[in-house]
Amino acid sequence: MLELYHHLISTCSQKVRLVLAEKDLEFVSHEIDLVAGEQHDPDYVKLNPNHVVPTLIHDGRVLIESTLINEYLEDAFPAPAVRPSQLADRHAMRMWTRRVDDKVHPFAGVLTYAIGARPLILQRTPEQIEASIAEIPDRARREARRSVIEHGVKSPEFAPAIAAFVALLDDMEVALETSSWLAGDSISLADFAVLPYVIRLDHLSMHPLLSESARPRVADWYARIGQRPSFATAVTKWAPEPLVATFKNNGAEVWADVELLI
Ligand SMILES: N[C@@H](CCC(=O)N[C@@H](CS)C(=O)NCC(=O)O)C(=O)O
Repeated sequence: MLELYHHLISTCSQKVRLVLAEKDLEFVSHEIDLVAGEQHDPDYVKLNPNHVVPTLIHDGRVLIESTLINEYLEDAFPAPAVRPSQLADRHAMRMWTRRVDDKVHPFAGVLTYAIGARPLILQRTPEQIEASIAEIPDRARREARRSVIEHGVKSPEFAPAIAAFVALLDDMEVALETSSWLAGDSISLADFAVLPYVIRLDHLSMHPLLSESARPRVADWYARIGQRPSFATAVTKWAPEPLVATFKNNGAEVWADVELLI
């Protein structure tokens, strides 16, 4: 019995849903509305003391941290395998998943709030905005959120964030020169870890970064992974179309400013 606490378009939630879908695992869904602040609900915080999604419950055991959840799923439900059999490929897979956790995910919120969510948040009163920022438990994340809501892509937080995403795409382009997937010739947790961040760029109208002319191998990888049934089950099915459309419009508005930074 699996239960997933997740959010419709959160990157970390997509990451776990992709692996659940690849393994054809059913789960009871509990949606946590991050925009409404449900991640701070005391009952939810008892499950996930970091005030974040996702949280997976398997037979009563509470599991947090999306990368570790995906490794757990691979151990608990080994078929079909999404971890390479070769040790060197497995190491490469973990280099990607670690990079996502350490160097990409911390910047995803900056990009999302600076580009996609900011115009929505600015419709609230200053008191409402401050109250939602004050609930973020980590001081650095709190300050970054305040800065991007005030200054958007002109925030000093923004340039390093987009640079981390561009470096990721550049390194993917190099890796895909020698293998069809990121960590060898079979799809793995590396691809499912990176995919949500590529989708996020797409949903923020940063798609020139993913174009055939800019990065042909990344463009081909994105097309191939997008055709897998798990993409429809784990990503498209949950994505709220009006919100994605709003993010895309907001991204198109600032693309010229972003392009100057990269
Ligand atoms: N390292 C955690 C990060 C989880 C995380 O940051 N989740 C985001 C959504 S992708 C979240 O819940 N953010 C709460 C917020 O924005 O207040 C994991 O991989 O599970």
